[in-house]
Amino acid sequence: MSGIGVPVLEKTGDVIVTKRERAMIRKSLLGLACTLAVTSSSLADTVTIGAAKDNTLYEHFQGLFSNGVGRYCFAGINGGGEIRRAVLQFDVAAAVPSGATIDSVTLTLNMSRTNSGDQAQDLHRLLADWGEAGSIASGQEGGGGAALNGDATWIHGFFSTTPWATEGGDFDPTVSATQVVGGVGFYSWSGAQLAADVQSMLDDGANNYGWIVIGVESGGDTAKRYDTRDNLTPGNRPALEITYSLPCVGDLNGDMAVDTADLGTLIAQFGTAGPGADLNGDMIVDTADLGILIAAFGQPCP
Ligand SMILES: [Ca+2]
Ligand SMILES: [Ca+2]
Ligand SMILES: [Ca+2]
Repeated sequence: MSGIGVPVLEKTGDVIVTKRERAMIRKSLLGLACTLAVTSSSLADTVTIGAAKDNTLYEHFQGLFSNGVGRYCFAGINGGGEIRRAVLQFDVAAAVPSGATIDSVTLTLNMSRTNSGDQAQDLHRLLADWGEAGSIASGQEGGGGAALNGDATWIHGFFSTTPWATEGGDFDPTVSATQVVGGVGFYSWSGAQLAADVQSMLDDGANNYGWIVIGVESGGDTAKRYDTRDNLTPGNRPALEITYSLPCVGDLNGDMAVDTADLGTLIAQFGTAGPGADLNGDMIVDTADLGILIAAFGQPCP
């Protein structure tokens, strides 16, 4: 079949446009972008992610107890005078685009059992890696289960071959966030240091070992029990809410400015899956992405 007299079509994803139409779109969009008053160059978003792993360090001189796949984790001192510390980690880099600025974070845990009243419970960043293997405690889980290879224990990051440098876990002495925990219910930790932690977890994912939860470790019977990521009620599992911004969204060619060059790239990818110009991540370059780019148009990157 001859192509004479038939408009030249380009199939781009599910959208078919003629070259002439594309040129018209380009012309009109360029004019629109150049006349728009620009008010903002940032895009904020919020994601909530579950824990990638969690466990409990049960105080024991040989480190024989753990609870890798248990329903609960613990922090504080139990009725027998033994310390428990919860450890949990979130894969921040898998959920937040690299280069993002972390604006605020909130860690929420469901406290499901306690014998004590109001107790401060502190988060600290862990400084060494640790494991969650198949150990599981029985009953209310306060006693821990037999540690299996790869489990975190009081003595080990990974039972039975890799000890912590310090018994009870290697953590930053700086308190990342604190919360007074009383009766059963949901509790949240947030603040500037916690946000800084998450920024670091994003920027340096290889050193993201999560947090340790440390209760009052003087006196007795201060422990709090929290639901883990293996809890049977999904809504009670640990959740980390992260609000972030992308300060230079729309800079498709990496020259630290959002301008006509970037607009041209977006238009060239219009109707396709991108990926470069798919600014909102919905697998199609369309007017939504154009709106994002136009909102950032003309702004230098910080
Ligand atoms: Ca776990
Ligand atoms: Ca650019
Ligand atoms: Ca899109």
